[in-house]
Formats: sequence, C-alpha cells, structure tokens
Amino acid sequence: MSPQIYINGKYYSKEDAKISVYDHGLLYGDGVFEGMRTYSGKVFKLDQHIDRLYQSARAILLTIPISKQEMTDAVNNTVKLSGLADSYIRLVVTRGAGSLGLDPNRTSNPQVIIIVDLIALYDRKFYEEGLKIITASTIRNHPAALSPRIKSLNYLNNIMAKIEGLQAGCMEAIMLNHKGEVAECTGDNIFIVKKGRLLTPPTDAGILEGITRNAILELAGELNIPASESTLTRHDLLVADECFLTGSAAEVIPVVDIDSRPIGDGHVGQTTRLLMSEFKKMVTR
Ligand code: PXG
Repeated sequence: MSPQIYINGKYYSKEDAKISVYDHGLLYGDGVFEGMRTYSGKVFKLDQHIDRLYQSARAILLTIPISKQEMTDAVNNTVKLSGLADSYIRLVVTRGAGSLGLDPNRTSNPQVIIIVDLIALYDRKFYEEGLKIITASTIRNHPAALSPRIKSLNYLNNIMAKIEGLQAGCMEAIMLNHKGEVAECTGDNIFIVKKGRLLTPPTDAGILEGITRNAILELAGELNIPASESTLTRHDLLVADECFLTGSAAEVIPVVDIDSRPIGDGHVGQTTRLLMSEFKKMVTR
C-alpha cells in the first residue's frame, strides 16, 4: 500500500521518481494530463479519461509514444502495484527534455508519467455542510488563446483564480468566461438546480468537459431529473435553488454560499443530496 510511479515503462517509489529539469513540461507547462480515481480497485471511466488525454495531446501536436491500449494497461498495472483500492491517479505526458528555448522540435522523448496516490481535496465537513465560494475576477482563458477544453499542464489561469478564492477564505472560485458568462470553477465543473431542473454551462462556454459532469448528466437522465446545458450568468447562480461542483478529485460537492450570499435556503439541497448518494453508487457499478 504505497504510492507507485510509472515513468516510461519503469516503476519507481515516490522518492526515486525523477525527470529532467530540461523537460518542457517543467520549463513551459508544455504537456497534458488527466486526474482520475479508482473505487474498489477499478478506475472510474478510464476509457473516457484516456480518450480526453489523447485529444488534449493532439490539440497541442504532442504525439504520445504509446497506444491507448498500452496506456490503459500501464494505468491498470500501476494501480495494481500500488495496492491501493481507493486511489487518485495523475497521468501526465510532457513534451520531454529539450533545449532552453520554446521550439518543441528541439525536444525528444515525451515523458509518460502515472502517479497512483491518495487525494483529499476538501475536508469531509464540506460534503455535509457545503462550500462557500466566490466569483473570481480572473476570467477563464479565452478559447482562442488556449482552449480550456485542453487539459494542459499550464494551469496558471486556474491557479490565479484559486489564489483569489483562498485569499477570500474559500476553497474554490467561480470563473467567468470572456463574455461574462459562468464557465466553471478552478478545478471543478459547476451545476445549479432551478425549479427542479439541473443546469450546467455548455462546453462552448469555455470549460473543460468534465467526465464527472457528464456522469452527472447521465445520472440525471436515469433519475428522470430534467437536465440541460445552458448559458448561465452570475445572476442565475445567485438566484438558484441549489448549487454543486463536480470533478474526479472533488467528486460531487455542495455549494451553499456564493459571494457571501446564501444559495436557496443556505443549506445543502435535496437534489444535490440525491445526486451525491446516487453518484456514490454509480462509481462502484
Ligand atoms: N474543470 C477543470 C478546470 C478541471 O481541472 C474539472 C473541471 C473536472 O473534470 P473531471 O473530468 O475530473 O470531472 C477539472 C479537473 C485539483 C485538481 O487539484 C482538479 C482537477 C484536475 C487536477 C487537479 O483541484 N480537475
């Protein structure tokens, strides 16, 4: 039962896993990644994460040196070696070591890294009582500058908004897009419930199309909860009946306060509770 790290086909302990300081992943945030979870030893939605990783890589013209099947086998094997039943997996592919210059043609050997460890983003009490969050003034990357649909190693946009949240005493922050519409949080997608309907911003709002987000939309269908992807403004959030966030790391976490205003009655909503408990069942199906 210990963290296991795969680098290019070999396995290392946490202490021994190392890559070059000339890696363009480190020097320029030039690479892509995924974050996933295992439940009872099985990776949740592994195929979708692998597909998204290869799409992110394609979007930045990075050729992953192994096939999707080899990547899938490597993830499963690293999980097995860790001995952890409920773990968090960070899958990273960097452009590899190069020269001290931007030119990706001067890099060689993309690095494939799989870290299997534990994660606890939020204290248990926030799942029971709900988070208080703020709207950040940092907007989400303009899609024409760096598409938020690419899960790249360049997370400074999100980190700047996260710092705003932390400075305001909040664990998460809402990011608007360049049009002033609600996009997502720094590491989570956002949902509201209004008059029994579940609403979440569409992918063209400039968001990462979260795999947990899509699982929640799938669950809503099964539970006959009307759901849609809709453009949302900050106003829509402030007058919502309920609000919650989704992410592989965070899972489903309620929000009870935005910008010091209570959402609904200021307590975790009924639909949120239902989706939280159904999601728990879904991950071990
Ligand atoms: N939006 C963004 C910007 C994300 O980074 C999600 C949504 C949720 O997507 P999934 O597919 O996981 O449902 C993410 C992913 C962290 C952390 O430390 C969070 C993510 C990735 C890496 C680190 O909070 N979230």
